Amino acid sequence: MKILHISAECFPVAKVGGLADVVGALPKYLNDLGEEAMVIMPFYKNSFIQQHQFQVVYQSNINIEGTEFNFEVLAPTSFNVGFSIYLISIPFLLSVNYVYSHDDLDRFFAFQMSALNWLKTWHKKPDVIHCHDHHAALIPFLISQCYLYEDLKDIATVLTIHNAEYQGWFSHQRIGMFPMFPFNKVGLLDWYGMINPLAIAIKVADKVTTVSPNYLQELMHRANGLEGLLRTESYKCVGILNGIDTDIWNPETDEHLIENYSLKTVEWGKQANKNWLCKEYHLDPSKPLIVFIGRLVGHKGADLLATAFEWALYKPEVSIFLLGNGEESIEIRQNQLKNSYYSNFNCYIGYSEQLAHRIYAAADFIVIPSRVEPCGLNQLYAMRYGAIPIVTKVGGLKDTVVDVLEPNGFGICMEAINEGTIAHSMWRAFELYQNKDRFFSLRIQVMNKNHSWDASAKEYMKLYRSIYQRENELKS
Ligand code: NHF
Repeated sequence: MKILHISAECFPVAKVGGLADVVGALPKYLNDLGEEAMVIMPFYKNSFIQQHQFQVVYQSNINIEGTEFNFEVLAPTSFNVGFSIYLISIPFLLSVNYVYSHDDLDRFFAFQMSALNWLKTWHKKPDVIHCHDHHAALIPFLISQCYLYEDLKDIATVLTIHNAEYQGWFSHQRIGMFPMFPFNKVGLLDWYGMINPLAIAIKVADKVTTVSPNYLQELMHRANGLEGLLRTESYKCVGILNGIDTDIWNPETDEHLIENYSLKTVEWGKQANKNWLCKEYHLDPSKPLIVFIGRLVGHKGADLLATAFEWALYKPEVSIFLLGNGEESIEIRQNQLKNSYYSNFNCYIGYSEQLAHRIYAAADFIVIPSRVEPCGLNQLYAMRYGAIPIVTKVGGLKDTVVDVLEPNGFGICMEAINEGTIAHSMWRAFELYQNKDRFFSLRIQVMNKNHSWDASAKEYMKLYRSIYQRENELKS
């Protein structure tokens, strides 16, 4: 079966968040199952792309609201991600040094149309197009309704919602962007008076997935305006838990680490990585190290962290390290904290993939106080590297972490989301750390968990097959 993923991000080519990790891993695991999975993404002007070579495989143009845009499709010649990947270059729109900005509508509309124009010329079309988030969510409508893409209308489509907060809506004044379609289908575009790409794909795609089962349940009640629609379309919605790429996220072979380690050498290996981090950021390596890695935004609960850290540091027996960037006010507070708690707290405001790997390897605990967490990959990376997760019970965090007080529990779960609960959980972490035998056995327990993509890739295959077979039955 041929499965084509369309996404704004794909690791390692362009990464803003977890979407890139998913699109950079799932196709590889689908290929391992004997399928043919590939990716189409934009050709940005970022440092990864500028450091690599590509060859042009197709050139053409698209017309949007009377304006012609030339585009090129490029394939890499200097790197291999384990599956076929094609990048669409559109001067001024996509060939810029950012992934998301204020002009995303024009940029990603042109991206989707270019991808489909190229697809029309393919001799053997994909069996399934898998669209990720709202940047690719107009494709199910374009191919099923627009005359221009009549040749593609038999291809089955899947939408994966990585984050329902972002829906890509825009005004009906821009309806002229769409190629011609039967006017009685205009209702498919509308959701609460706006053209809403995520809502359109929920209505039109053959299947809709969310990145964890619990997130799907949550969305039925709270989905930034889409809850009613999701309930209506629930018959075609499935929650499939994300996995992680265990080739990249492997403490035994990870090239970013100061020292590699296995289950057998974990105590020594983690201490070596912790010593490095603590020396670099003047923290005490004999204290338990609690880390936060992520975007400094409200959805991630990052606005609560400064106060929670201050409260946790009333007992200065812990070291805390934060990596991330985002809202300016949160960044400022973290920097202030660094000055006030010089020997217990430090942060790196920004993002570094290498530093992230080293932090997972050094950490004893990771705190994830998200208000919304569709799946969350950080707790999975942390566990693979032997760090105990401290999480709120939302989205995929609830699906993947069980509190130590429950049978077979291994993490710390927060029932409420506020500064006090976070600080209290950090004290719980400190107490756990004091009981060396218990802490060591928990570390081994979390490292033994298997969150590789193997199982979830099989679930996606089952889903693709169900719609592919149905399309074929309808055709015959
Ligand atoms: O894991 C990849 C990621 C999720 O919870 C994460 C999020 C965005 O918020 O599916 O997408």
